Amino acid sequence: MFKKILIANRGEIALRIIRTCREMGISTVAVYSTADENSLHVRFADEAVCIGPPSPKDSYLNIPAIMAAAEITGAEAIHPGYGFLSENANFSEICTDSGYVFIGPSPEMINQMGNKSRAKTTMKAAGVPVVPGSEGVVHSLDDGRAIVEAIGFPVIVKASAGGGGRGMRIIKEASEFERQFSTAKNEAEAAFGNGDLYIERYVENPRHVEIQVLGDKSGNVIHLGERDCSIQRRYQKLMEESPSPAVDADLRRRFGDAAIAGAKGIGYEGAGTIEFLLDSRGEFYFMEMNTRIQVEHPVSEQVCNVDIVREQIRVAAGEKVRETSYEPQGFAMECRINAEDPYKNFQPSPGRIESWHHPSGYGVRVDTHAYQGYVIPPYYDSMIAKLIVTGKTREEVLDRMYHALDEFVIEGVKTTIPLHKELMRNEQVRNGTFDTHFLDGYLKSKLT
Ligand code: MV4
Repeated sequence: MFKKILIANRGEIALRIIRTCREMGISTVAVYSTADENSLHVRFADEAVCIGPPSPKDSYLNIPAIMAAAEITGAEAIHPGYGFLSENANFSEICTDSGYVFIGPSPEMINQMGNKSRAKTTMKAAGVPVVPGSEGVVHSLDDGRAIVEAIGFPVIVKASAGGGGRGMRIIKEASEFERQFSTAKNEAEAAFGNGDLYIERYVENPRHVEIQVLGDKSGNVIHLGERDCSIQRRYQKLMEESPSPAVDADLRRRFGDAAIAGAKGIGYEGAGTIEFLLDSRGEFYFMEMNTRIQVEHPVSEQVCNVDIVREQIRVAAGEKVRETSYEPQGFAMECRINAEDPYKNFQPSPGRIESWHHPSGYGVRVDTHAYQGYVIPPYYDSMIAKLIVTGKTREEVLDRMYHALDEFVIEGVKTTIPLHKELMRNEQVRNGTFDTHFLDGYLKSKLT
């Protein structure tokens, strides 16, 4: 096992990784920007190295500075967390070529899944259901027209280099096709330097259901069930839960089989997430694969009783996944607490946390790097805490979450807590019948 791991990240995920390292007897190296001098990840790590000024490109994305930190501290492995360099093929390659174990995917895997059209073709070949559409990239307007004639409207045009909702266009009728396709191509070219597009039938009112997988170097893959992430705004998730209220045991088995077939098909190692669209008829389709630890991983940890970060470190060190099938034990939900004003279009609200009290008690977990007196820097993601609640039934979780949110005191900055409290009392949230459009509709209906 590794003796020392460098964590190339900040905030709650850096702390999350440090905690597991401690339990495993692994020493830790934090890296930080000058804006994060007082951040808890710096204080809780065994060593900390300043890697640059606040701007991410000069610090948390600064590969030479991070490699220098790894070298001077004698780290053996590098954990990238989520965001920043976690899905940067160049960083993965540099780490490996410099003799460090990268606790994340190979550059080939990142490239394979980062190209969304290629990822879809690969998953389809592995037997994973995909949305009917073009076979790979659509090279011309004429090819595109032929495809949409065959599959019928509405269709969705997606950028191969996009993902997470960037570079998409929904086209409702033939008369719009030419203009929308061309605009999408220009946008993709401008945003990603790659104008490749692919086309799919548009699935109306889907849920976002994703499967957590873990693979090892021997080709074993297990899954840790699903997470429902349908409650999101502009492709940013606000809350997630496991199990999904839309998934029964039979559908869970089919989801799991598909995810394992996909991950085995690509020889996936480490922790990954296969995202699916689930339509109103109960059919599901591959959407994207994320080759990193995700923000919402704790809900799977809570219902499967698995420390996913520990499993990442174990398999990166060459150990095997534990080949057991995990049945969800109870229910878990996560609310993302962001320093944003949910009543002012989610405007960021950085600054000093004047007072802070976070909830605790039976069934309550808080993953955070914030504390009373902490100054939230304006340069990074606005998420300041994740409140994760577990319970025997979904209703118990919703009630416990409401009370935990009520107990959460944050003064000095605006947060998403009041919106989460509303959602815990919302009828559609309570009966579990929401889809990916729910939150937009809910927020719109309040604007009067
Ligand atoms: C879709 C879709 C409907 N039909 N593809 C959005 C993010 C990106 N990962 C893919 N996305 C979608 N792809 C087809 N064929 C609807 C979405 C979508 C969505 C998906 C997941 C969560 C929230 C969403 C919000 C709007 C659209």
